[in-house]
Amino acid sequence: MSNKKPSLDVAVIGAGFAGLYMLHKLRAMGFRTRVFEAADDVGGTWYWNRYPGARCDVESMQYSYSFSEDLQQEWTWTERFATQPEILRYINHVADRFGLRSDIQFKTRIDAARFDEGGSFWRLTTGGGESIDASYCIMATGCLSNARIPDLRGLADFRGAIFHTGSWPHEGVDFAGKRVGVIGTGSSGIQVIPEMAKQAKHLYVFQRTPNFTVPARNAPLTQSEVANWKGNYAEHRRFAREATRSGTIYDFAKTSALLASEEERAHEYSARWKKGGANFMHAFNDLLTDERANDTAAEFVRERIREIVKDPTLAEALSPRDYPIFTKRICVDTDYYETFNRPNVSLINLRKTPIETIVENGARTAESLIELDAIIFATGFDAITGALDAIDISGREGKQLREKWRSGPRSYLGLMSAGFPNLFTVTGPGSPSVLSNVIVSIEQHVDWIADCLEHLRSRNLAFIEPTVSAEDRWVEHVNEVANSTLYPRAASWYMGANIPGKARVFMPYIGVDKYRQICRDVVSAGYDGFILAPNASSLQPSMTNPLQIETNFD
Ligand code: N01
Repeated sequence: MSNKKPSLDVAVIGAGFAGLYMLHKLRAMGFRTRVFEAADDVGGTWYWNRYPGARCDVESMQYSYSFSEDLQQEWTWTERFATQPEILRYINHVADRFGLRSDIQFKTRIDAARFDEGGSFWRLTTGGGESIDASYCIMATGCLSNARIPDLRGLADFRGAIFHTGSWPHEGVDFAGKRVGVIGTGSSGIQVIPEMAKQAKHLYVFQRTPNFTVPARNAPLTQSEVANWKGNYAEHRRFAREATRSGTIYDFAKTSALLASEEERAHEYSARWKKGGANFMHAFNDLLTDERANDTAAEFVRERIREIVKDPTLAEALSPRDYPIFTKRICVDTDYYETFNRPNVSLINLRKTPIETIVENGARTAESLIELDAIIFATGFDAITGALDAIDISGREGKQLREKWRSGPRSYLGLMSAGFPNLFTVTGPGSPSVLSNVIVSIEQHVDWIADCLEHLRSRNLAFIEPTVSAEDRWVEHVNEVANSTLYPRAASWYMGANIPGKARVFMPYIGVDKYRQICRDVVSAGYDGFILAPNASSLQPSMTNPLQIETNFD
């Protein structure tokens, strides 16, 4: 075994919200840390998703870091739901304020990460062929960062312009006078479609599955709203972390939809619809667990669609009917359904008339040729595992992570995976990640990982890895929790269902409050379910923790 120390203590991959805070934290603790980022600047998802209409669907006063009181007091959000440019300005402000850029290597894509058992460190290889060695490797690669264009027949023949919402040109695009097709009606499609309808000569929306969306009712924030948040930030943040399942504060109902009368339900749904935002999904406490309760919310939204969209056939085509509302991420829009009343917007219902082929001047469906100058793919991401799978990660005995995860990701707490010592994932599969206010989840993971590295350092331990049995128990628990809800009923990206051939496994953990407690319990029980060792040779393939205390997840 080589005694040469790797050049870095910690290599962090990704300079989005997760990577930046990780760097800030570890550097302050004296770890030699460097961040590697494929883009030429910070921002992660907010760097890439620059399409017209891009906004966050979590309210801006909650979608921000809490780790610095000065930061949260000095930054002022201008709107209830921040635009992508404003969020990117915020991230840049954070990078500058904490002097982070000097430790970020931009334009550097990590292609491979191998655990070198002889030397017991991680060796990263960049797209440019550079090698970097680090004792610990932290994947801050994001859950929605691997944009995906479906393999449509004839796409290479198309002579017009092709875009993906998740990788939008920085210089912007002028669509005036153009015939534009948007494929996909998820959160990105629902945001870009109303904006594109204003710009394009004609907009064709290619819809495979209609989506539920609620109005944002976005507005400038008033001084008193901002003051209320800033004056009570500590309490608001505590409540979001410890008392909510989503890490976001909503007006959580405590009663069942089925115990309310029809009038009471209509009143509650209408009030929330008027107020706007994802608060709608918390109108009753059984909407995600009881199908009959769920149906009442779904029908309320379908009624609104019929009310807004003038053509009844079109309204029906836009009405989701084959999965429970909220089991795909609820969309939050500005004038989405209204957009279909415009004379320059046509809906192409792919369920009735699928695209047979793309041709050089458009898309040919079973019914007609639709001539297009541009196609915008709003077709989403290889979510949660895609960015990790894109890196050739191999752990002990050369075992590949993507092979291990072929039938679905296996991790302990969404933080580490057995066989991959000293490799952490921020908001990895099996953690609340995308089913939470992701910044709340990022901060918790970063703090947990930093505390763990300090624990190792202070005890002269260099290695940590979960046991296989702890991982098995966790994966089972994640599934049990999911199966007690309606979530697995939708063919969603939470289930990997949007990627042909991907295993259909529910990937995120439901419940921020409970999850945080479990993570604390694991630490209090002496890192229950992990092996901590002074050297790599003490990490044995199927070893279960001899001191297993078995943290109770239930
Ligand atoms: O992606 P999606 P997204 N032919 O996967 C369709 C976050 N986000 O980028 O449902 C035709 O949700 C697909 O149809 P179907 C947020 O977490 C947040 O919109 O598979 N259509 C679907 O309609 C969100 O959930 C914000 O039948 C095809 C669409 O493309 C996540 O990112 C904004 C197709 C993909 O929807 C992902 O959202 C934006 C094909 N071959 C994103 N393949 C905010 O904060 C796919 N589709 C507001």
